[in-house]
Amino acid sequence: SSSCPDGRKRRVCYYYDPGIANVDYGAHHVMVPRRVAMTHGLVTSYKLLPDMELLRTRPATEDELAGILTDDYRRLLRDLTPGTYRADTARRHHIGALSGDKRNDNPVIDGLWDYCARYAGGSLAAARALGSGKSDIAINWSGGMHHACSGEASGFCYVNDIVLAIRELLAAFPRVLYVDIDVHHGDGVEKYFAADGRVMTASFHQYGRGGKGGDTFFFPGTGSAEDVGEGAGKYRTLNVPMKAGMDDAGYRELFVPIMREVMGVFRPDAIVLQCGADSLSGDKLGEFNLSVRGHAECVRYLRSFNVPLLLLGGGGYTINHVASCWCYETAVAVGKEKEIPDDIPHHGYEHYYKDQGYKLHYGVTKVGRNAASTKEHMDNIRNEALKNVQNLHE
Ligand code: V1P
Ligand code: CA
Ligand code: ZN
Repeated sequence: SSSCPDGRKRRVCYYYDPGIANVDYGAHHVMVPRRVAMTHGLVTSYKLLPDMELLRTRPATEDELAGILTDDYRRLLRDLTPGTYRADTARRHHIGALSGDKRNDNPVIDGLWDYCARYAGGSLAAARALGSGKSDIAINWSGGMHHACSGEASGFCYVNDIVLAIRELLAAFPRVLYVDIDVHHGDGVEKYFAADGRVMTASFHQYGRGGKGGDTFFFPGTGSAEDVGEGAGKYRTLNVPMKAGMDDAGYRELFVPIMREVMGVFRPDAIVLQCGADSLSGDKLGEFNLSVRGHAECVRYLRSFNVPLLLLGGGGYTINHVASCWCYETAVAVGKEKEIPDDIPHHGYEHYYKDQGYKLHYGVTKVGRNAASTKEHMDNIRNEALKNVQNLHE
């Protein structure tokens, strides 16, 4: 049974497309789609599938994707292969040369269009399951590509499945809240709905680098607290910029009071939560210090409001940590996080978890936040965010 601490069972739909596991960004790239297959391996071996409806998805159609892409960019994505690549056209849409190039964010992937159609198809189907009232929580770990814009790729994201899903949700729900706990700013989603009063976006992210590079650029460089939206969407864009080193306690001190206020003031009819796992401790790109439980606390907290909830993936570059996290969050969705044992069951991918002692919960090594996150600094970020939300009352 999937009884829950708050006494209500949730109908959970889980979307998984095995066609994504073999997508290859190139040998030097940090984005590894196999992490979704690893997550699925854990979810299966922990026996969480019987508590959900497992749904295979169909790829999004060209017509469906046309709603969020410019004609130029859609044709490029559809027709682009390593063989047809032309530098002038591709670069206009921020797609770099071939996947072998080092540090090329958006390479020409083999089967690029099919990959985009599949991860977007999952998010679209998940949104439809919520919109029709068929499920309370819908999950697509291969989605969450928050940087993509209508005319160009950005930060490993080619099409914005989140925008597609939110547009679908708006057909069924008057107000949709988007929350982004990826370590990077959710710029693509924010930009798309900046002037739309029906959608509120809230991103928690690292702003500036840690260590000696405190004032230097951390991708994508946007998302300051002053960035609040415009027109009908004014104060419906919320940004919570944090310093490197943020830990569980500090994150919760910001996330809980800020989201409590957002829920009370905006009163969403549906929530989309982008669960980028690069905010975990030990990530290859992010410099936060969250444990799997600390990350999942965000899922647990938003789930407790009993509003239709869409859970999406996103970033996450230490792939064993990512799979642990998304498996644990799947358990949170079905209300079984207290029941799953820490020892990882045999399932064929267990060799990936050697460094974490074959345990689901790995040790967070650094304790305590970066010295820069003083109490005063934390109070400032929280108060600035709360002030922005309270402007919605007026
Ligand atoms: O910083 C950049 C480039 C430098 N240009 C001016 C932009 N790119 C970052 C992109 C990070 C994307 C994160 C995506 C997500 O939010 C959602 C899926 O997680 C970047 C970095 C970095 N350290 O910030 N790209 C790479 N590292 C990279 C590393 C190896 C191979 C290819 C790219
Ligand atoms: Ca974020
Ligand atoms: Zn990220």
